[in-house]
Amino acid sequence: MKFDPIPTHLKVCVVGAGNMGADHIKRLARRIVGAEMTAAIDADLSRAKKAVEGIPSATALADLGQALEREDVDAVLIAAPGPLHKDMLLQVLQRDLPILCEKPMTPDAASSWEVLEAEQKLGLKRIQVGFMRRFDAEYQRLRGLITSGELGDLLMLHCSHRNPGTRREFTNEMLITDSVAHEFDAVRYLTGQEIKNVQVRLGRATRYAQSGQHDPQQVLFETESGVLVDVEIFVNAQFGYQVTTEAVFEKGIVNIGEDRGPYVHTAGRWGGQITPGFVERFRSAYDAEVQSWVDAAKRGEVGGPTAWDGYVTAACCEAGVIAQRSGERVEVSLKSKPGIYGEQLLPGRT
Ligand code: ISE
Repeated sequence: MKFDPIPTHLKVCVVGAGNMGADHIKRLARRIVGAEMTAAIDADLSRAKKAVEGIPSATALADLGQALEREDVDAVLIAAPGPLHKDMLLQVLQRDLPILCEKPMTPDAASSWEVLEAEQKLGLKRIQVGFMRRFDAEYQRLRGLITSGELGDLLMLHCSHRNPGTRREFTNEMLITDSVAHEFDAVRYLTGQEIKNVQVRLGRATRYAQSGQHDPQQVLFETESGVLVDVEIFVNAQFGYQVTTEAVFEKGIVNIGEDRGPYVHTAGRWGGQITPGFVERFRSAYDAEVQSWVDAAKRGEVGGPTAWDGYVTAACCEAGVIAQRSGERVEVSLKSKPGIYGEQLLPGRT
C-alpha cells in the first residue's frame, strides 16, 4: 500500500478543474491545514494549468491514471462531472487511496451499489461523499435541536432551494439529481431517518427556464417516522442563491439559511447582499468538509458522509425522477446496509 497512515501533509490530487474543482484546488492550497495540492487533472489540460497557477507544489495533468502512478499522490478529490465518477472511484479504490467525491457519488443506485461492493472488498471505508451541508454550522445546530428533543418532536420541514440560473445542459431530471439531492441527504442527516417515498408536483412555470425544464417544482417526501418534507426547487430564480429550511416542532419553529451578512444603512437605503452562488454561500461548510476529510484520511478513516449515504441519495433521486415523470408517489427502495457502514445515523423516534 502506497498510503502512509499518518503523513504530515496529505498530498492531494484533484480531478476536475471546473467551477467546484478549481474552488477546491484553491482551498487545499490556501486554507486547509496538513494538506498539499500536488496534482490537478482535467481532460482539458489548459483548464487544469489555469487552476494551478500560483501553486508551485501542483502539476497539471490530463489523465487520472498518470496521477495515480506518481509518488506525490496520497489521496484523491473527485470534482469531475457525475457520470464519470463510477470509473474514477473504482480506479482509485484499486489503489486503496482515500477519496472525497463530490455529489452525486454516481448518477444511479445500481452504479453506486457497484462502488459500495468494491469498497467493501477493501474491508474499510475509503470514500467520503461531498454533502457539504452536513458541515454548515446552522444545519448542525438544527440537528442538535432535533436530537435533544428540547422543542418536542420534529413534525415537518419546509425547504426552499433557489439558484439564480442554470447552464443549457441542466436537464429537467437534474432539478432532482443535482439539486434536490442535497435535501435528500440533509433530511437524512437532520432526522437520522431514511426517506420512504417521494412525490413531485408541477405547477405554473417560469419563462426563464432552459428548454426542457419545468421550473420551479414542489418535491414532497416522508421519512420513516412520518416527518413530512416539502421542497421548493427553483433553479432559475434570477435574484441570487438561497437555501432555507423551516423546521416545525411540537413546541416551536426554527428557521435556518437566512444568510444575512452585514446589514448596511447608507445613502438613504438599508439592506445587504444576497450570496450569488453555492460556492460563496457554503464556503465555510466546504472548508470544514475538506478539513475533516484530510484529518480523517491521515488516521485511515472517513470524516463525513460515506458511500452508503451516496448510494441512498442515488436511490432517493431515482424515485424522485420517476415521481417527476408520473406525478405519482413513489416508494424509495433500498438494499440492506452492509456492516462496514455502521448503525443508523441517529435513533429516530418511532
Ligand atoms: C449544484 O451542483 C450544487 O451542488 C448546489 O449546491 C446546488 O444548489 C445546485 O442546485 C446544484 O446544481
